[in-house]
Amino acid sequence: MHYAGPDGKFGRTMPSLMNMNNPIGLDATDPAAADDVVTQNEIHAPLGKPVLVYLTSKDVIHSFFIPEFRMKTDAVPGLRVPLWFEPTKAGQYEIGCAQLCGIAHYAMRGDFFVLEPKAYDAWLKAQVKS
Ligand SMILES: [Cu+2]
Repeated sequence: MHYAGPDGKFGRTMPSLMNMNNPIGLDATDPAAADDVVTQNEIHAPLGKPVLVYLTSKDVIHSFFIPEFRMKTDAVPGLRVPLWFEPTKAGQYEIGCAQLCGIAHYAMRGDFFVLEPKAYDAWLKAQVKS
């Protein structure tokens, strides 16, 4: 998961930079990347604000599924699929992969945290590397 950080600008990413320590291939030489936040297997979002997620995949087709939101969209290699929604209730919701995608499919899950706006701001501030 890639957040733009306080500047609102996403840093450049490149597949050639992807590794275990840089799962999205964030280019550290891009000034816009300096305040970006990267998380794995969890998304945090503020309550009452629209969320725009861009889905993609670096290997096979997966499917981003949040059952409580009645929302499921495929993540396809080579595509950048937009998914827009607005959480209306704070809480923690399970994210699952809804596409049988390989031997680790069973472990492909995460959590979607909908936080009160002040709690979200505090979380984001704590994530930004200074
Ligand atoms: Cu998957």
